[in-house]
Amino acid sequence: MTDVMTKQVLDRLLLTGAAGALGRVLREGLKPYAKTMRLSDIAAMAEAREGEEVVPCDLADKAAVDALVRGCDAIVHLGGVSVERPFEEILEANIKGVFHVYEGARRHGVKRVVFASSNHVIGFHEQGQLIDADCAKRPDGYYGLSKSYGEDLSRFYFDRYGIQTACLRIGSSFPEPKDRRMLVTWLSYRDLAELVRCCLFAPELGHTIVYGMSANRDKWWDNSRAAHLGFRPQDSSEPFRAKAEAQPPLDDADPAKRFQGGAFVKMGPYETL
Ligand code: NAI
Ligand code: 15L
Repeated sequence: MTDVMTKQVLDRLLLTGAAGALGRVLREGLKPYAKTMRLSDIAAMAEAREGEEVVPCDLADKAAVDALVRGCDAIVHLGGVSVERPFEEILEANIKGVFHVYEGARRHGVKRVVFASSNHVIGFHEQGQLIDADCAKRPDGYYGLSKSYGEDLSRFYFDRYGIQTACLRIGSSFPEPKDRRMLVTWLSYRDLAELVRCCLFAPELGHTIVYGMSANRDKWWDNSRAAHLGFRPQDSSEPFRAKAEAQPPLDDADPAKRFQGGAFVKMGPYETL
């Protein structure tokens, strides 16, 4: 398979989670960087346009994911359950799903993956604490645990098979920050697309963990260990501060105010028996 590092346009880029919020953003934002984009999801996607292939697939189906990955030169893996849910749901889409993606990459010689991890891998660090990529993981639920697994799995596939990965510990990527916490964790759509572009084309990606945040005023995350990506965020949550701060503050005793993962730290338990 072609060495993606030497190119600025990929032959075929696989985008999983293409029907989702960020998938729809990257379907547009990454279009200039791939001759063909293979778009996949379990949910309905808009029809293929020129330079696109639409391939429905359940990430929990190993054979289907294997066929999906074949012929691609890089993968942007966004697909899966994107919020806290019962373990059984997370197991299928996220834990088995990410394993199937990496097995496909190994079998078909794909050498570069951008994996949508999450700030919920480190959600039980305290707000206001500055952490970097080497901090202890402190997942805040089954969802965060599944992303932590994806980060470890991708490290293994790099050490064992040389598949390079960027794990994006995305903060909160929405059109605008919705609350006070997101003034710190916000990643604009424009900065998201640029971050992914940097990861796809960095000359040496290795195995990199990078926090996905815009150039916000306050920071809990230090990206100095990902400087080799050359990512320079353009946006800031500052224009949205007055609107976010007009909302009533959380009670000091609320764990959602204490921990970086916000409300995720108090979701569940789920009784599934
Ligand atoms: P989303 O929920 O809108 O999109 C996820 C997509 O994955 C959906 O279209 C869904 O149908 C698909 N999916 C779920 N289970 C699947 C399965 N078994 N097989 C195939 N596809 C399946 O989420 P969003 O916001 O677009 O996030 C994209 C990725 O980024 C997710 O992995 C999420 O965990 C991660 N992320 C997003 C953040 C954000 O602020 N939007 C923050 C941190 C991480
Ligand atoms: C995530 O990982 C979720 O996918 C997203 O929906 C947000 O809730 C975000 O984290 C966040 O922490 O704000």
